[in-house]
Amino acid sequence: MIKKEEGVSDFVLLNQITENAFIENLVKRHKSDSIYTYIGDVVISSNPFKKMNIYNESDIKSYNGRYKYEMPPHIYALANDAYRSMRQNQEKQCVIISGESGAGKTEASKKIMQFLTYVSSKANQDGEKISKMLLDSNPLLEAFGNAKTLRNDNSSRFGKYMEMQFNAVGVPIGGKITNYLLEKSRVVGRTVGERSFHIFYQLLKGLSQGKLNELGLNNTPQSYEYLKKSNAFDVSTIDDSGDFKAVLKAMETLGLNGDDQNAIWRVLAAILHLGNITFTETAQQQTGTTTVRVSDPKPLGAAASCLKCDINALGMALTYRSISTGVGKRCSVISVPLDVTQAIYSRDALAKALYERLFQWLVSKINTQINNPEKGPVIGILDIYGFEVFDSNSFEQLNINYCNEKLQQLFIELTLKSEQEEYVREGIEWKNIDYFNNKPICELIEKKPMGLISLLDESCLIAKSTDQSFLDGICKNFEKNAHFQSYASSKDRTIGDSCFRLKHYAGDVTYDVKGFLDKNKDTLFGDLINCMQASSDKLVQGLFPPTKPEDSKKRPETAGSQFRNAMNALINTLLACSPHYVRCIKSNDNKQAGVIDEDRVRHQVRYLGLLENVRVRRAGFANRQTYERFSTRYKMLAKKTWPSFNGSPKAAVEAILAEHNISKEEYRLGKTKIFIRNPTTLFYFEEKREQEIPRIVTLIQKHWRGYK
Ligand code: AOV
Ligand code: MG
Repeated sequence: MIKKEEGVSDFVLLNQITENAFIENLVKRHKSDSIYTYIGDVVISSNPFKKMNIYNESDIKSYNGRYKYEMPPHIYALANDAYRSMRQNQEKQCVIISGESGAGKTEASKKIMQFLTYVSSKANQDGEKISKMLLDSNPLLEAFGNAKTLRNDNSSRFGKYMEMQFNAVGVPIGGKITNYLLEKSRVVGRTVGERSFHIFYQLLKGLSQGKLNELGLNNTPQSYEYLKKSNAFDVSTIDDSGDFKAVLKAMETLGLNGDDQNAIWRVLAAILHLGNITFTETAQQQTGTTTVRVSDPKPLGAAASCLKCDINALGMALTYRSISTGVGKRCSVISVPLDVTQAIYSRDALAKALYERLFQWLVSKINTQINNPEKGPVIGILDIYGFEVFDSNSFEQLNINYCNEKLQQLFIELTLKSEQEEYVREGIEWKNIDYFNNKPICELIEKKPMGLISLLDESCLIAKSTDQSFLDGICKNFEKNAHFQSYASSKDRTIGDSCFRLKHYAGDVTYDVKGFLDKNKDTLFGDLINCMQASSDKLVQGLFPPTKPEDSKKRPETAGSQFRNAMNALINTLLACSPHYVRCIKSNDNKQAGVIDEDRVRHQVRYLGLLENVRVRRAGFANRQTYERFSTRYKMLAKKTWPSFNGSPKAAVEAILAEHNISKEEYRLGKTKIFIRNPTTLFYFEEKREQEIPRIVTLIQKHWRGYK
């Protein structure tokens, strides 16, 4: 149900472009339940933290096929535009959803998918089948990839780019999911008050007693160290058993049958059992050394049974490490005992590797079901983890925040920088508008060879390096960088000895380097890999494929480098599409309905560069097209250009504009393109064209009949 709106529906229409006027409009609209507002083509969405009655079938129908200006702002209008552009121009589209943690990105991405699948697949059985699979991938991946954090009860702990593929008439024929760095450290620990991935709690609540017994589990999460640690179990906004049912249904839709499901539960159960394994150190009197053994064989046995591997082999792999000595024929392998810290490290590394690989396997399984080799236009939807700041921030937050920096940079490049550059290039009169450019901070993190990620990689190569020596190195290297601070460089007492601070576009974040080297190296000892490869379980075996001979000598890519490369590949993918933006705003930090915290909103409006966006938009032009494209599309609307015209495309455009008395204020003519100030002018031509087409079709038909 769409109701009357408060405030202006596009910030460009504000009387005054000031921060206060912007906030006032946003607050007014939020309070009256108008959660969407435009800045031109960009959708600004403020999180209502309550169920809204605006996503019904009837709402989808009323936005389907309509122009933006005909209806109140809505995420459906953006989805409709993406779909229309894709069909009209047969061009790739992408929807880039950004905003901080808990701002509403994942919800927005689901609404867009809901709209697209509805309008594209009705009355087409194959289309409906694919749509169902695309939609069902959401509850499945959310169960395995989302978790309750202090910021969001359903926080995405992985990044996702979902491409929906269509045929030439706009029916869905397939899709592809690309996932980015899962925060796997969550499996073994997290801040108090947060949870591990939803699926663990769902499994314990949702599986039958008989199945739990088979897996050696009971239904209390408190029994498992990996879950118990953070002391958060039931969440009022989450229905674990209901969600588990949705997961089972989704698995069926996506071709994960009973055997697959059982294999998945075994891996999850094994992880919980691994977490309960503890180690005891014993002194060896004869040698004067100490060795470590598994304290209690019960959880070890349960883990080995779920992983279908030998209990002794698993016990050995967790407490010893094989090291090769010598070369060639003299090469021999010796077993070196681990100490308790190392044993705990290897146990946790195995649990994390199992989970991460299981997640990747799930994504691949879904992709096998939905992939279609046929070429066709796509609409990609990007839903990543939002910018986040906690009391303690680690390697994961650095990656997440770096990813957000990259997307902000892309937004700036495409909407502010290149827009202004294009005006200059085309010779359009233009007064430059300043904006905050976050390129320096992106470079600080990713530049080769002296950016943060490269320096971390370098530290990982040097045997003697520690987290602290890495910190000393970066403090020295970035001493003069305005975006970097450490206690040493600024004598700021709020920065601890093991920390550095980055001045991100969205705020300052202090990172603690403890664990950075280990997380970046991401080592899993060979003994554990061998043990998993020897499993008689097909899934477990498949999660640890044998190393290809050509890769055996290569140094594995670090987690940081992998992520940097994935981010750059993502940016290139997005650059190849026509972009649509959703900028999500978190209305308050307490997840409260009907509350909008002005200070928090002001902060977001500032760092998202929304006011600059309005200024560029208002002073600028809503649409630009090459003369060829415009004249080809609208030539039938002017007597001078229809049915034929001998002049240049630019002259044709001028003739069309003149015949329709378009005011000079409404457009500018550049070197190669026409720039149109208001979307309504373009809509005017589109409508005229739609009215004209049937007449022309009739004329052509008559013409052909005349030949018969
Ligand atoms: P996020 O994706 O941006 O955070 P979500 O999309 O998960 O944020 O939204 C957080 C919560 O806000 C949801 O679970 C809903 O309760 C509520 N919410 C968001 N959008 C709407 C909406 N349109 N209508 C009603 N409630 C909404 V993160 O994944 O943490 O960055 O990493
Ligand atoms: Mg999310």
